[in-house]
Amino acid sequence: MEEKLQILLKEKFNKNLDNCSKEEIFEALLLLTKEANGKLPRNEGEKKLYYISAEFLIGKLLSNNLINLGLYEEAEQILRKHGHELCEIEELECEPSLGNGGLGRLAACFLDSIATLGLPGDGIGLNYHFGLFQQKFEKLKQKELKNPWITKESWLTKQPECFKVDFKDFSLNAVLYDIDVPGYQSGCSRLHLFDAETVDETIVGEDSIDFDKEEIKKNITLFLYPDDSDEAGRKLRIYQQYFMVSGGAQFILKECEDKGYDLHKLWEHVVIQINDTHPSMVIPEIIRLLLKKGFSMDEAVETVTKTCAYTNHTILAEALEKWPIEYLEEVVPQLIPIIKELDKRVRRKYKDKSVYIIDDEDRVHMAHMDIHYGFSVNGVAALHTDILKNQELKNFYDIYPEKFNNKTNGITFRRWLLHCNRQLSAYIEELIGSGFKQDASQLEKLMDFADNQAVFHKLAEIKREKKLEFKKFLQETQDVEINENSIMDVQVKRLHEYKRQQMNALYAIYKYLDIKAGNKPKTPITMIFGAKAAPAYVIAKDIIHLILCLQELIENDEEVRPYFRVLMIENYNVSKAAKIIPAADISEQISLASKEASGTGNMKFMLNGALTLGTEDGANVEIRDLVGDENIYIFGKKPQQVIDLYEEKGYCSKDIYEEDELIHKLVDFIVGKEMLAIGDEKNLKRLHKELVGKDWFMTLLDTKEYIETKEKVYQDYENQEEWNKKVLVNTAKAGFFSSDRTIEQYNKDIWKLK
Ligand code: Z16
Repeated sequence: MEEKLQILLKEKFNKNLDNCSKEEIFEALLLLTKEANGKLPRNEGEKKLYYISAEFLIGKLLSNNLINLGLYEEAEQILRKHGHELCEIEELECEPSLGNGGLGRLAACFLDSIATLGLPGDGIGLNYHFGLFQQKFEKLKQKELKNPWITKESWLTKQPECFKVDFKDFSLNAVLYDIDVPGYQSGCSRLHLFDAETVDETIVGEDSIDFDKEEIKKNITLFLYPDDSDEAGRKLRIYQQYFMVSGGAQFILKECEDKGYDLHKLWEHVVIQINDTHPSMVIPEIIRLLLKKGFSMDEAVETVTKTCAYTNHTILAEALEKWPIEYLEEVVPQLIPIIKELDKRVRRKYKDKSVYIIDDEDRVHMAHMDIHYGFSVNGVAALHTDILKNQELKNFYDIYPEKFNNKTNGITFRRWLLHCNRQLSAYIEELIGSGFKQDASQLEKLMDFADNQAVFHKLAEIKREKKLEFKKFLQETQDVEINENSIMDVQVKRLHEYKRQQMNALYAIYKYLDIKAGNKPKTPITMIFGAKAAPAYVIAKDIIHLILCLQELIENDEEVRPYFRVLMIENYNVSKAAKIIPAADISEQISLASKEASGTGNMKFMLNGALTLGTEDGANVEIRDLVGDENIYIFGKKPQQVIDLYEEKGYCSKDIYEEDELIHKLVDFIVGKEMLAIGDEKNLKRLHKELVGKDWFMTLLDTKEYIETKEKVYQDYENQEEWNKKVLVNTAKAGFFSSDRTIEQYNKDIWKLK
C-alpha cells in the first residue's frame, strides 16, 4: 500500500509521503480506495434488490471504506511513519449530507449491510449538488448556508448510460453517477445517483440557499429536497421525485432485460423497496413503461404489485405525502390516467372511502397507492408497526393483513462502533475476541463481565478519553472549553416539536433556577444539543433560539457555569455524531410516545455505552425489553394514553400551566426579564404562546415526570460502580440493533435474495 500511495503522490503532485500536504494525502487515499473498491466482486444473483430513496445520508466515506476493505490499520501505520494522522486526514473530506436525518442515515446503513452480507442489491437516489444546508449560529439564531460537497476528485463515477425523462413541457437526460459501497470483508454494492447536466449551481447566491424555484432545468438536483412550504417548492419536489423514479425504473428494466430476463417475470428478478412515499411514483411509472412494451393493464398492475414493497417511517400526518392531482397534471400528465385507473380499481372493490387513492379533494395519497399496489408494508419498530396495524392504517390492515410486517431499524456497527469508537472496539476485542465484528450478537458475551470491577473501570476510562477527544474537537471548532469530568447529557437529532427539545430546555431552566437557589449538583453537568430546523419551520427555529439564549445566560453566570452548562453544537451532522455519541453518558430520547417511529440515534448511544433517558416510544421500547428496567430510564405517558388524548381532544396545555406552579414558573421564564435581556422578544413570546395555547406535541404533559426522572439519573451517576454496570449491559445487548440483523430480516421476509 505504501508503494501505491507513493506512486499516486508522485503521479498527481510530483511529491512523496514526506513532503506532501494533508490535502494531497487525502486525494491519494481517495484514489487508492476507489481503485480497491473497483476490484471487489459485485454481489450478484438471480434476483436483485433496488432500494429507492430520495435520501442517502452516507456521511464521509474514506475511513469507513478503509475499514471495510481491511486497509485502515495499514493506512494508519504508514501515515504515522511519515508524520501524519489518518484521523486528521479524514477531516478533510467534504461531508455528503444527502439526507435530512434518520431515514437517510438508515438507507446508508442498509447499503453497508447489504454489501457486507453479500446480497445483490443497490441503492437508487439523486445526486444533490448541495446537501442539507450548513447551519451557522448568528445572533443566537440559525442561519442556513449552502452545503456543497462535490469536488474534482470525489467518490462519484459518471456512468456512460443515460435515460430520457419526460415532463409536461420539456425532457431531461438523467445521467448516473455511481458510488461503490464496499462491504465489510465482503463484496461490493453500488449507490446510483441521478443527475441532470442542465443543473446550474450559479443560480444560488453566495452564502445562501435561495434560488429560483421555477427554473426546473437548472435546479432539479440542485438541493436535497427544499422547503415544501410553498407551491413552487412542492412542485419542485414532484419534479425531483419523478426524475428519480423515471430514471430508476428505466434503469431497473434495462438491467433486467440486459441479463436476458423476461419482464413478465419481473418479480423473480427484481424487488424494489420504496423508502417512505418519496419514490412512490415508481409504481405508476413502471406500469407506464410496461404498457409501452405491450403489457395489458392487468398484466402490468400484477407485475408491479409483485415487485414493489413499501416502508413506512412515520405516522405524522404532515409527513405522509398527498399530492393535489392538478400538480401532478402539470408535471407528469402521463401518469394521471394510470393513477386514475389504479384508483378506479380500488373503488370497484372497496366501499370504504378511507382506502381510496384519490380523495374527495382530488389529492393523491401516495401511501395508499403503495399499499394497494405493493406486496409488503413494513413499519420500522415493533410499536410503530402495531400502531400502523391498529390505528393509522387499520382499514388497510383489515384488507391486507398478510402484507403488514415489522422490521425494527438498525445501524451499521462498522461506522457506529469500529470507526467512531476504536478504543471501545479494541477493548471489547480484548475481552471477547473479534467475532463480534462479523456477528454483532456476540456482544452478549460481555455479560460474562457484568460483575467485573476492572472492566467497569476500563469502560469509564474509555468514556473519559472520548470526552477528552470531543473536548479538543470543540475547542478547535467552536472555541468552547467543556469539562471532561462532567456528565454529558446529549440530545442530538433534527429539531421537531414531537422530539421535544423544548422539554429538555424547560429542564435546563429548572436546573438553572435550582442551582441559583443553592442546590449544586455533585458532579457538574454538560447538556449538549445538536439540531437543524427546517428553514421554514418557525417554532423549531424559536426553540433553537431559546436553547441558544439559555446557553448565553449560563455561560455568563459565574455561579451556575461551573456546575451546569448548556451547549448547542453548530451544524450537527454525521461526522459530528460520530464524535459526540461516544462521549455521551445520557442519551435523550424524549419524543411524545407514539410519534417517533423508531429512532436510530438511540441505538448508537446504547452501543457506545450511554444510558437512555426516554419515553415509551419507537425502538426505545425494544431497548428496554433487551436491557431490562434497571438499565434504562423510561418516563412519561404511554403511547395508547397519548393516542386516546388526541382522539378525545383531552389535552389542554393551558390547564397544566395554570394548575402546576413549577411548570408555570418554568414556562414563564422563557419570557422573563433574564431571557428578554438576551434574546429576541418576538421569538420567545411566540414560543411561549405556542406552549401555553397549543402545545400540539404535549410537552407539558410529561415535563414534571421528566424532571423527576432526570434528577434520578444524575443521582444514579454518583454510584459509578452501578452506573458502569448498566453501561456494560447496554453495550452487551446492543447486538440486536445491528443493521445486519435488520437486513437479514428484510431478505428473509420480503426480498428473498440468494
Ligand atoms: C425521517 O427521517 C423519518 C421519517 C420520515 O417519514 C421522514 C424522514 Cl426524513 C425517520 C423517523 O422519524 C425516525 O423515527 C426513524 O427512525 C427514521 O425515519 C428511520 O426509520
